[in-house]
Amino acid sequence: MSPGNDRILVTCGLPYANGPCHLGHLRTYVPADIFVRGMRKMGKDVLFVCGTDAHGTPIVVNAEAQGTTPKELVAKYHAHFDQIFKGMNVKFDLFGDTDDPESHHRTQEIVKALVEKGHVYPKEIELAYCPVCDRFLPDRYVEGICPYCGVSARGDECDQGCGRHLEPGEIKNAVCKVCGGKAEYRKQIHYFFKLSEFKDFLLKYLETLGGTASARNYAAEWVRMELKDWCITRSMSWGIKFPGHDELVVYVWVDAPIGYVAFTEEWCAQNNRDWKEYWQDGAKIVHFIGGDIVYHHCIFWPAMLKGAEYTLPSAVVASGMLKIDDKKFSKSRGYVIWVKDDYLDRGLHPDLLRYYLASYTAHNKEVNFAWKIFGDKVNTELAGAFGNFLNRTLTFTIKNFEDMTPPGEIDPEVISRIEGTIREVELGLEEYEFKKAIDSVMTLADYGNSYFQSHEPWKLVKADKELAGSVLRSCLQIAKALVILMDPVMPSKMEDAWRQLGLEGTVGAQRFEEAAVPLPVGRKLGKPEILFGKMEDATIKELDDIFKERMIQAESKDKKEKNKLMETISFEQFKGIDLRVGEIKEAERIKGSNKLLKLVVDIGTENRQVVAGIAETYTPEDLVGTQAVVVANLERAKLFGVESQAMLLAADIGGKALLLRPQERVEPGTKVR
Ligand code: B3M
Ligand code: ZN
Repeated sequence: MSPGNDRILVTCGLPYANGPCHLGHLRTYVPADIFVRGMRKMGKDVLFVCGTDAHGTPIVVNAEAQGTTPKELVAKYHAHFDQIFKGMNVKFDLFGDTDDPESHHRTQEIVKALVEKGHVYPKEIELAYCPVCDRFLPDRYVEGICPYCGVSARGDECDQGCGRHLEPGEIKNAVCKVCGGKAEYRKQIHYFFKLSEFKDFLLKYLETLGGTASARNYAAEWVRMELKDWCITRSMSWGIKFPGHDELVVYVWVDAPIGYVAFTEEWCAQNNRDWKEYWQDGAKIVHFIGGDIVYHHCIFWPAMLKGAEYTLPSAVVASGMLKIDDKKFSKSRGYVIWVKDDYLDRGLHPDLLRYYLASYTAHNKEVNFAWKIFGDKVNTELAGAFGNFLNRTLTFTIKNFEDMTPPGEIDPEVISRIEGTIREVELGLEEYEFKKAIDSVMTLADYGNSYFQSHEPWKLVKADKELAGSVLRSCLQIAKALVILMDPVMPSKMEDAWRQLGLEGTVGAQRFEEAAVPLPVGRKLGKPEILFGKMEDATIKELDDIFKERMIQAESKDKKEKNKLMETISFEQFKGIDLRVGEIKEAERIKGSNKLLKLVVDIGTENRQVVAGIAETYTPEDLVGTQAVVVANLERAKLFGVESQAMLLAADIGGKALLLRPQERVEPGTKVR
């Protein structure tokens, strides 16, 4: 085996085995698969592994909600993703699961190594605990308010606000996700990874990390800002046991990336290879991930690998997000396209979608998906330019040269154009610029079309048959090059095209350099068929209608849920709320938040500091001297690091807030009933 840089391990972020595959997933997997196929065409020894992410609280919560076990839920979605990836021509050498025995074993080995080398310590912390469900509430078992930006957040992530990772115990106003009850805080011992000690290492490492620049730069920025030690255990039973503590499992973000190592081991065991070639011997490791998990891959993961003395990743390639009809992807709002139901099961060809996703824009930018654009791309780029060139070249040759590659010189300009395109494609792939690579292939297709057009073979064939033969052989050479160069993007369509060209073997087995190797003369051509059929307007409309309908339904469901009345409470309970008229004495913005204002409110007996999410409706000047209804006996909370000692009542008008005020000025502190 060739050592060093020729050996590449490519991985993709592991999909949670928690729900079906949607278009957003493919934004990472398709380009990764294109990269792998391309590298192989450049003679590299590439191993491509992935698997499902089996652990973490969302899976336990969902299994409970669906009346099944985490194990069954994981098995179901593991099979689903496996099937979808095959259907989309995303071909992993191994598609594992983080609940595989290899993954349990490798995780424990790595955690033990971290403990032995002194990178882990125990600490008592206060954790959200649900007295009703009688359990600790890790991560997504709990919801509340982000202590940094004041927006509602999940236990381990401020998903709707500032995007920060939240450590256990950090979330404010915690409620239990299962029963909706208010959580208490209880003390418990957990284990922490000394991430803070890796600051200098990470800053240096990130400077040399390959992949997309945005991933590297974001990560370096976060490392410079602050690096807190990282709590790596959770009290639950589903997961991988923390060595020596049967009541704890490791946090899902510990075992998930270790899956990359475990899957390598699984493949190596089946193929008589040594996994250490990849993880302890300086192979090139390339991680393809979604742009939202850069923190985990560029900070947690390399620090863990460094601490346990494993090979560090060479590149982290982060894809931009996917939008649908220019709107942010959202399952609950219906902005989603399911790969199985909406695409594959409707008989649409996987390669068309692969082409769309990889050619739409640069890999680190946002891709917008719309059925209308999909139709246009298929019709003009694939059917119109690429397919048309192949078809006219083949049909014309077959008609005029007895089904065979005609004799005649291949135009040297054609060969040099092809050589130039090979270089551009290789460079594009090496730089994770998939659009650039595809654009150069399409430029070659355009060149082919104008070459055919300007040489007028339909005239030449009567006037100078030999010259006509040379033009056609040159065109067939371009066709061969196009098919080889586009193979990583549209592998099954290109096999069809390869057969039509009557070439030997499979296009999958060809190296890029073969594109410039002259076609044999007198070889029998295959049967020309339309490679890319045109998408009819009616079909596009049908697909778009399905999506629009889903959006409308999601919207009305959302409205209904929001308008649902809460459960009845007793008069006693209501009487327990101390409502007063307060007078706003001072008001100022809170730095770094565009929602929050800091107020001083006179409630009669005293002045209270109140943090209120009303900055989108009022300026501080609007407020001073006005009155509003105050909940005076609400527990204190810290928002954005500022203490709030009461709450103002307001009408919620689509995210904005309109304060409730007495109709006339009254004495501050007046009771409201
Ligand atoms: N399972 C999915 C995500 O957050 C998560 C990836 C793990 S990669 C090691 O996108
Ligand atoms: Zn936040």
